[in-house]
Amino acid sequence: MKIAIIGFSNSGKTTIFNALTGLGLPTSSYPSTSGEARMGVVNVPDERIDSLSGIFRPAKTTYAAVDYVDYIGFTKGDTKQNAKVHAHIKDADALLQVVRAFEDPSVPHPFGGVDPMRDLRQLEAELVLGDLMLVEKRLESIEESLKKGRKEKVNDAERAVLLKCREALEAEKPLRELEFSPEELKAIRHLEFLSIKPEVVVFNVAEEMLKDKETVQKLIQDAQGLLKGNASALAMSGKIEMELAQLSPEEQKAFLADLGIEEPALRRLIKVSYGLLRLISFFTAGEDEVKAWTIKEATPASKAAGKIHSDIEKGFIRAEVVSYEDFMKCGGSMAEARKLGVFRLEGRDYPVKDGDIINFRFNI
Ligand SMILES: Nc1nc2c(ncn2[C@@H]2O[C@H](COP(=O)(O)OP(=O)(O)OP(=O)(O)O)[C@@H](O)[C@H]2O)c(=O)[nH]1
Ligand SMILES: [Mg+2]
Repeated sequence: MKIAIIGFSNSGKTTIFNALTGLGLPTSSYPSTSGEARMGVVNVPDERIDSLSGIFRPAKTTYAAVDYVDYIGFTKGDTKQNAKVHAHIKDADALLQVVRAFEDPSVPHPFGGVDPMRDLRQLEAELVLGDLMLVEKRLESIEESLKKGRKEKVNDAERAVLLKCREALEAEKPLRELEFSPEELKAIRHLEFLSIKPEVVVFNVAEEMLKDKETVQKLIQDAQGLLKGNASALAMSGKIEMELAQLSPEEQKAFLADLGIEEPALRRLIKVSYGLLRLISFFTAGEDEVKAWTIKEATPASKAAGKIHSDIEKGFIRAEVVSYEDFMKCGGSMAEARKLGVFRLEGRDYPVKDGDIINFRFNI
């Protein structure tokens, strides 16, 4: 799974990427206009994995992980440059939009002054415009085929969805606001639109502003009002989070207490963006490893087994399942869970649920 970080230049994309990944890419007050897209792996915090690890004391603990990608910014009105950005991030499963909300005279703003809601609207408009251009190009080529009488080259279902998309985009609506059937989604998947992707908006606020909870709350509410569909907004100070990410857990605690913050905003950001992907985790737990496995909701048990190894899927016999909650109610003891009968034997079609602890029985 992959999340692309987007935004205008100097909004703090690389700063937040560094905070997320613990990497140290250079940041600067000069806008980057070229270079490679950079990728980093981020573990998804999960208290359930922490507790299971505490119980099993495994040699290895593995959290669910998501790749984040950092690239150059969007440029207002520059469709050619923006198409280049689009090409680098189109295979992402979701977007993380960084919006500048910090004042700093030493960091130039591409539009002259700081105005977060204006920037958010503008960036949404750039996403919509990019997608509209793709739709139009595709429709043109379809019309061309029809004119030449090559009807066999035209997929009517695709054309119908494209017309639906065009209508929305022309009304300046991002595609994530529309409802699509699975068939419709399939017909347009190859175009890899950006405005259809789930999105989390992060206001990069100044350190001093974090204390002004009212202003921050207002900003988030305004953004939530603007964003429809699978999207969410929150605020953090990229600069602080980047500094925090470099400290030990003890130092982090002291630093946060100083600032009057309970939890690093980064943890929340990672959880919120994972939530947008509509994924769930099941767990395997033992002395060698406690591990979270990422699957789509309602994946059948045999397919979930295939995540671990194709042999387990092929030789699937049964899944021994206990929910995390039931397991903890049994004091975190497998023996107790078996005795109390909360351990279930499930067949290959059992839809796996978030938090299931599973032991697969298979034969090869
Ligand atoms: N004061 C302040 N400066 C920040 C903050 N976040 C980022 N900066 C500074 O803003 C400048 C740009 O930050 P980057 O993270 O490089 O921004 P970017 O969005 O990656 O920029 P481009 O890659 O050029 O599009 C750097 O000088 C950062 O140190 C912040 O929260 N407060
Ligand atoms: Mg950058």
